[in-house]
Amino acid sequence: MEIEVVEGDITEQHVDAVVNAANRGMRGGGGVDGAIHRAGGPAVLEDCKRRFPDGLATGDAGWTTAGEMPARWVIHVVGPNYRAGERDRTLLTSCYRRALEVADEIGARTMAFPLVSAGIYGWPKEDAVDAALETLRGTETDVELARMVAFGRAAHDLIVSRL
Ligand code: AR6
Repeated sequence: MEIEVVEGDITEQHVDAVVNAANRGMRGGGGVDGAIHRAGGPAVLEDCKRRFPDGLATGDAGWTTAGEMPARWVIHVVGPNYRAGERDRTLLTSCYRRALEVADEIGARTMAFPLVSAGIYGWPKEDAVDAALETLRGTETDVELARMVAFGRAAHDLIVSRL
């Protein structure tokens, strides 16, 4: 699998699936979650309600339509909330592993990832990058491209420095 880093907005990526950093409720929120629901339109929330009536566990992943975004699917993951004391790193690596498993189930070959848990949930950014990269590299998958989408120059340079 190729891993590339771009600076930009994940909602604009022309890939099979974009990954969302959601929460357990699975009804939208702020950060990248808010951006994805805004860009995808109401179809994303409708699909969330239908597929995840009880939400999703921390560390797990599941897919919905991408609605009006260029991608075909959103693969939602629920990262651990470091700020609230969820600091088990395997919950964070699980998000990337489960996202790739869901991609394999639906046949997504190209994916775009945000830095799960590294925003509102407060996971230390360097470690969030390392957890992402080591899990993407260490997971057996049919996914051919994992694009890390950095929100801003600083995040871009940080990811590149840890590749
Ligand atoms: N494209 C790419 N990356 C983005 C974008 C974007 N449009 N917007 C933000 N980021 P966060 P979390 C980056 O806070 O920490 C929500 O309310 C951001 O700079 O979106 O997992 C959910 O509903 C950061 O590097 O997600 C949950 O309640 C990364 O995406 C909670 O926040 C993740 O930041 C999840 O918090």
